[in-house]
Amino acid sequence: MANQVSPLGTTAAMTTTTAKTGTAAKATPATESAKTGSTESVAFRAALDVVRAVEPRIADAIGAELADQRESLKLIASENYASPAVLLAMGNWLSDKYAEGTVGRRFYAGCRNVDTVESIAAEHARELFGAAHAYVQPHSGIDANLVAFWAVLADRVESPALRRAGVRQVNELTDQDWAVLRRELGDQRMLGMSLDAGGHLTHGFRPNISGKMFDQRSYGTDPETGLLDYDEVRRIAREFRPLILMAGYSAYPRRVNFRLMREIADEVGATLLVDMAHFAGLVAGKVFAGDFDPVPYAQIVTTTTHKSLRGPRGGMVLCGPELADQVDRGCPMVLGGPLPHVMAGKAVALAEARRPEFAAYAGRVVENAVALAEGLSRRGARLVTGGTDNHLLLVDVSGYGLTGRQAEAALLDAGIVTNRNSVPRDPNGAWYTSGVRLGTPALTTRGLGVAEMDDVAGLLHTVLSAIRPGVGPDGAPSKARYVLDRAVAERVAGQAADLLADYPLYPVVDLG
Ligand code: DSN
Repeated sequence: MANQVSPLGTTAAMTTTTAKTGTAAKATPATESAKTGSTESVAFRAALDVVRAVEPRIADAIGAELADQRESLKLIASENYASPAVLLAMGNWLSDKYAEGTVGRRFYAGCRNVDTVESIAAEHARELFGAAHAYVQPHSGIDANLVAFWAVLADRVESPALRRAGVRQVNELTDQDWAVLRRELGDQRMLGMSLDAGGHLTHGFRPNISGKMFDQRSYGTDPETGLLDYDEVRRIAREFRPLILMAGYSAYPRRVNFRLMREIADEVGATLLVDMAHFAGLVAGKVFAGDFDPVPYAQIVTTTTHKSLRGPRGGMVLCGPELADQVDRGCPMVLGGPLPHVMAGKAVALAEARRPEFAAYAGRVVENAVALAEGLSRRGARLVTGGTDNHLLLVDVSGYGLTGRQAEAALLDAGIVTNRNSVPRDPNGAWYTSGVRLGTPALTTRGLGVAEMDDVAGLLHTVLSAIRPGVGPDGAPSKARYVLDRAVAERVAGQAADLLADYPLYPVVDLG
C-alpha cells in the first residue's frame, strides 16, 4: 500500500509501506520539510492566526488539542480523526445562515447554498448506505434518535388519530381530542438493549428523555456467553408488544442480526429502529453486510457521523419513503436550526466514505479489534463475550481486581485514553463500573495495524496488572482510588509515545 492516500492529509506520497504491517509509516525527512508548506499547514496556520488576533487563548487551546491528540494512544471506541477536508469544510460562513425546514421548503429566504450542501450530503448518504431517504440535519446521536422517535410516533399514533377525527393537522383537533392524543403519544412502549449489555442511554432509559417519553423494557444478553439471545428478545417482545423495537449498541462487541430483529418486530407489530452510531463506518465499508447491515431491514436507522464513519460531530437519519415526510419534520420539531457548516463537513466525509480506501479502512478496524482482543486474551485479560467481531471490545477489569473507574484513570496516567463502561450485570453500577471499553477506529485511521495492536495489548496489560486498588481517607476500600507505580506509568507512556511516533497524526499539518 505504498503511496496510499492518507485520510489525515491529502499528500498522497506522505506514506510508505512497512514490511511489518503493510500500514502507513513515519514520514521521511523530505516529507517532513514538505509538510510545513503543505496546503493543509497553510490553511490551518492562517485560520489560527485569524483567531489568535481576536482571542489568543482559543487559538492556543486549538493548537494544544492537536498536540494532545497527537500524543495520546486513543482507544475510545466512539472517537476518530476527521480529515483536514472535513475539518476545513466546517470552519466558514455557512455557519451564519438560518435554514429551518428542508431542501426547497425553508422558513427563511436565501438558502440556495444551504440547499446545495444539504442535497449533496443527503445524496452521498443515500448512495453510500443504499437508503431511499436521508436526513442529515441532526446535531448529534441523541437528536437523530429524537427525530426518529417522533417520526414513528407521528406516523403510527398521531396520523391515525387525525384520520379518525377527519382533520389534517393537530391544530384542527378539539381540545378534548387533543388531550386524548397527547395521552396516547405518552403511553407508547419501546424495547431496547439494556444499558449494561451495551445498549445506549437514549434507548429508553429513565434518566434520559427517551425513558420519560416511553414505557421501556430491556433485553439483555445470555448470562453464560454474553451474546444476544434472539429467542429471549422474541419472548420479551411478544409479552411487552412495543411500538418500537430498538436495536444497536454502544458497548456490545458483536454483530447483530438485523434480519432476525426485523422478523421479531414484524411478529409483534413494532417498528424496527436501529441506532448504528457505533458501527456506521463498518456498514459504509461493507464489513457489515447481509443480515448485519441494518438498512435493508429496519424501517428507520439513526447514526452519528463522527465515530467509525469518521466525519464531523453530528447525526443522521435514514429511512424508506413511508417515514420520509415525518423525518423531514425533525427541524423545528425537536431540532434547532440546521448547522449548514456541519452538513458541509458531513457531505465531505460521506464522499470520502464512498471511496474504496474507506472500505479497506473499515476492514482494518475490525482486524485490529480482533488482534487487540487476541493480544489481551492471550495475556489473561477477561473479555465480555470472549472477543469481538466489530470495532470494540469490553475488558472486564474485575479480573485484575479493579473497577472501571480505577482502570480508566490509571491508564490515562500511562498515556492511554479509554473509557470505563458497565459489563453485563455489573455489581459496580454505571458510575464506577467493572469494565473498560476499547475501540480501534482512531488508531486504525492513524495507520496502526495488527502487529501494533499486540504491542498496545501488551501496554494495556502491563498497566492493568500493575494497578492496586486504593483506600479512601477513612481507610476503607475505594472504588475510585488506585495506586500505580510512577515508574510503570512513565515507562508505558514512553513506549506508547514511541509507538505513536511511527504513525504521525495529521502528518501534513505543521502549525510551526
Ligand atoms: N455514543 C456514546 C459513546 O459510545 O461514547 C456517547 O453517548
